[in-house]
Amino acid sequence: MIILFSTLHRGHAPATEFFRGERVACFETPARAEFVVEALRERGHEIRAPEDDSGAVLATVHTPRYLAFLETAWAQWVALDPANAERQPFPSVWPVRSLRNDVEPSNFTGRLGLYSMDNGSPLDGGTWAAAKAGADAATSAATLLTHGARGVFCATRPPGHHAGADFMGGYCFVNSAAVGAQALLNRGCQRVAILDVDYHHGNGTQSIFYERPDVLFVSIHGDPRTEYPFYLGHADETGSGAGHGFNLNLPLAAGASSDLWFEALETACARIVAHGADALVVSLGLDTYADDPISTFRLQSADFTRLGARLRRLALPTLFVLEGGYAASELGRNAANVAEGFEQG
Ligand code: OKP
Ligand code: ZN
Repeated sequence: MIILFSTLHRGHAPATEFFRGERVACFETPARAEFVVEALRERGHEIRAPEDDSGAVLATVHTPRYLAFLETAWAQWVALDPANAERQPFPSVWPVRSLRNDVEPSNFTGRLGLYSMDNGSPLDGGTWAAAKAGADAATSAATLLTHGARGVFCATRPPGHHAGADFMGGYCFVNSAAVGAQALLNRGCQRVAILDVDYHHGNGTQSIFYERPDVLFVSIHGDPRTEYPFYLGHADETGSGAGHGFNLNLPLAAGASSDLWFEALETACARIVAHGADALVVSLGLDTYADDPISTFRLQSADFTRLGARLRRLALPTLFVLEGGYAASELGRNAANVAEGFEQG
């Protein structure tokens, strides 16, 4: 399988995030992508740099004011105080119900809150370049798939599926899966399906396509009653307007077994077949792994091979985008198992 990888991800290396009220080392580290790309290289996959510029498609997935903020956020932060170069900005106020989001504050922290869903998405000097490279990879993958590739794997980070049209969240800044889906449509696909198998519901991706019938969003994830992102991902969210019926959430209780997970995968695959999709985007979170430090599902490494093989049977050009997965040293094996299952499946 062709693997798309950019070293620009290394510039996104924030040091800390908040966990139970304390600052802890970030779970979402540069080592994650390095483990994944090394394991894929060792198993004989071809590693390439993304070639396409995602700028045009990015501008249709995210809002202009959000992109403008994200591109310059770090420079704005450091302009406030040169010492900020060694500090991480965090939002502290958010425009929740009854507050306005139409007027952009000139205060930096005010704008950061406006464009964030949580305080769990730390910015760094290279965040924009890393996130943009992820979108470039997704766009390049769409090009390769519409030119005959069966599967392309974007070994990119930070992840993207929590990022909505105009906000960051959950370590995510640019929604690469959404960019990949839109790029596939722009290159001639009629109907695309996105299957999100990350442990956490892909609220950003769901919201971007919620009113559209051309992109089906299907997600298997920890029940938001107990799991992040808490405020989206319930089974009764089925799409709205023209998109009614084109959103399928399959929440599972925390601690769900592999058997239950693969049962949900069958439901997901049946819906994707019924959609008549001509291409598939997989938001490939590997945090369903039993030893993941922040998640509770029970998949074993062999289950990732089984996942890849099952997806191959859909017989669709398939764009894999790395999302979460925090058992860093085992991510390589689990990602490579998905790729191997897909190629041999
Ligand atoms: C991202 B992905 C915030 C820490 C909680 C939420 C988990 C984000 C998961 N204080 N972070 O879906 O794997
Ligand atoms: Zn996740």
